[in-house]
Amino acid sequence: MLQIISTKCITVAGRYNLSKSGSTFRTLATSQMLREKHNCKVLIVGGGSGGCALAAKLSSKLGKGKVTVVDPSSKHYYQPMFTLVGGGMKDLEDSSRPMEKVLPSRVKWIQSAAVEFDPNNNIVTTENGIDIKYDMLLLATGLQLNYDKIPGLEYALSIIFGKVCSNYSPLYVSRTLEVMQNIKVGNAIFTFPASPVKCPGAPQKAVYIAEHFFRKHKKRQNISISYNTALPVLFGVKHYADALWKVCEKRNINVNLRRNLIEVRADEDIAVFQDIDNPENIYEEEYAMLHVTPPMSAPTALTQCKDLTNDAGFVEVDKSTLQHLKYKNVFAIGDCASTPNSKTAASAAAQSPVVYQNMIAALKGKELKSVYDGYASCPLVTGYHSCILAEFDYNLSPLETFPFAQNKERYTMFFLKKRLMPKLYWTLMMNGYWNGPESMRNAFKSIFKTHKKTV
Ligand code: FAD
Ligand code: UQ1
Repeated sequence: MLQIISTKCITVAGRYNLSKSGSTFRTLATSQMLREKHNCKVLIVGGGSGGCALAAKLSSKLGKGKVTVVDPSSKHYYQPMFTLVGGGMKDLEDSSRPMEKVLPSRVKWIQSAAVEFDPNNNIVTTENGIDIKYDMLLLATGLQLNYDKIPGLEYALSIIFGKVCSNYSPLYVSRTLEVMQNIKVGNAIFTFPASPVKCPGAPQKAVYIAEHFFRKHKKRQNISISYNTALPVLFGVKHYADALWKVCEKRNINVNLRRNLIEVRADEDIAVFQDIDNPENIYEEEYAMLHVTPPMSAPTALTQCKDLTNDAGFVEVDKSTLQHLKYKNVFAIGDCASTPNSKTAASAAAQSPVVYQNMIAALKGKELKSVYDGYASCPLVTGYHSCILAEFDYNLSPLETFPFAQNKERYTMFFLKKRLMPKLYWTLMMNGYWNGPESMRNAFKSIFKTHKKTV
């Protein structure tokens, strides 16, 4: 049985959690009197894609009771499925499993948020008042969704049968299908924010799926579609961007680069955009559907620890070894790391053997030998039967698995995304057995010696 730690501090802390920021509570909960102590060899903060994969690997090597995971969430979400949930291709319930079933029975789970980090004394303090002392720390907190950073957005998302939706949160993703069904005529507007995001392809996947949905339901001619991105490019890797521009042209999707959503006025159905290069240019657009990708950051508790994070708030690690630059007993995996890769579950999978091997080496006081090459993958779903599977590295060079050109829309890649990836994620990655597709890529390479032309 998985050991779940809860303490009397939960009640005490909960009772005094008076302010939204948690500051009143934190003062009380972290006072020495209320603190409970916990020791572990490895502490993992965050039980998402990266955290769970490493919990499985490390606990199987180190044995029962050596690894502790801190995460407040009772559910583990397979977030890549949200794109399909928004399009009505999967049910939201299929995207999550209870955290206690996903975490291995060999780990201790403290169901609480980490609120304070003290890397100089090797201590993390939780919201329910536990001081956790560790030998080795792995930060795997993912990203925080900052819907509140856009005035009017949270209100717009709270309106029942409203016109605003967002695939990024389990709270809002089911609205997307509803809004696509309800729209009859007008502008369908999609956004990409001025911040790093997880799965940078996901905001435009929502566009392609909606465009196909409108065609299927014979209302496409009444709806004008625009994709407004704060980025200067449609996609960061030219090999795939060229293909995606063609998709947009062919399907009459209007793309506005360097355009950032700054306000939503839901009572008037107006989305306000700013031209990032010419900030005096403000555009007020009326919408019949608005799909928003919110600004994101590392969680506030982490960004507040300046010793651990860089100026942008990400955990400052070496981009090859994933070891912290200052604290040699601290590592990071996944979206909260400062590494300049695309933030995807596929990246976390490829990072997982590197982090595992380097953490074990660090525990033994040995040299770190394992290196992450920046691998990221983004299955760019372009409709209800098609997908372009983008795979690339730190140099933004394609690093493709399959022996055919992947910069083309294919049903096989859609099948991989919809049917195979969820199974692979739950059965392999969550049990520490999926290290990304490198070995598959090498196997294909040796079978098809000359491999393939990628263009
Ligand atoms: P997460 O999986 O987000 O996990 C973070 C965990 O940390 C959470 O469980 C959270 O509760 C916990 N946490 C947060 N703060 C604290 C705290 N203070 N204390 C303790 N715990 C904390 N990736 C792909 O590879 N392919 C795709 O097709 C794809 N599509 C996507 C589509 C959408 C709509 C979204 C939202 C994401 C998509 N992704 C995709 C991205 C992928 O889901 C993330 O990159 C991946 O989950 C990152 O893993 P992580 O472990 O870093 O963070
Ligand atoms: C992948 O490894 C991964 O992580 C588990 C994903 O997230 C769900 C992906 O979407 C993809 C495409 C990969 C890469 C896997 C293969 C087989 C190319």
